[in-house]
Amino acid sequence: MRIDVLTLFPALIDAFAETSIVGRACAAELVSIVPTDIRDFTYDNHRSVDDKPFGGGPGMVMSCGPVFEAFEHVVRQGGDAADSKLDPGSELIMLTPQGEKFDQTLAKELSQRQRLILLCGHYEGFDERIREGLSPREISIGDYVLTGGELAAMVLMDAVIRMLPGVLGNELSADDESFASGMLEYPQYTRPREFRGLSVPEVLLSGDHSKILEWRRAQSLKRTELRRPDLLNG
Ligand code: 4FD
Repeated sequence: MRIDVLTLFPALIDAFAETSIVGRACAAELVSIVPTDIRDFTYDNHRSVDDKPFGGGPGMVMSCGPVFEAFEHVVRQGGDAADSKLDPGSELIMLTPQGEKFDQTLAKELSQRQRLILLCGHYEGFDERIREGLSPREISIGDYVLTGGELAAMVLMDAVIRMLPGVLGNELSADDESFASGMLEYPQYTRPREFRGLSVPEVLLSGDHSKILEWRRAQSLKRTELRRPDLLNG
């Protein structure tokens, strides 16, 4: 999978792409993360990427020119059709608080794509003609506002990349966790058996695997009922 990130802060994306499990996935060429600096597509002395809103009001709006040009550049560079129409396996995604809510099901869906192009905004938002002209899918990672779309893009990438075949050591572990099963994860323990007077549930030390499975299912259910009853309606 190739993920292009159109951003004003490519260094943030580079650090993400080099670190931890995502870093290993990049090194193994299971995914390629390619940041593109939107500011490289400005032609004025100040390299402006934003301007005052028509009609007045507070804050600044991200301008069309640099965003369209950065998009057209990565489309050509990534081997999609030369007319800037994306191939069927490619998708342009804009991260905004107004988008469809991101969840595990959407992460799984996006992990099937050949290519994602993520557009990160700043300031008060985008000139509406970016939506009209580029028809991005608009995604939100949750109901809160960030200073920029980069953290949202990194959340999305992290959730997508860990679903790719070969990224997690154990091929089962990506699907075994919370949300994949529709329930929250059961409590986990590791050594030592006793820590400052706190012990590990006996059943986990018993070696009785069907009993352990049963205990974990019951714990998952109990925790889900208590903390996220909304997940059980369906
Ligand atoms: N909840 C999210 C995404 C981006 C963001 C921005 C319009 C603000 C939150 C376009 C307004 C981009 C989210 C940048 N904040 N801030 O996914």
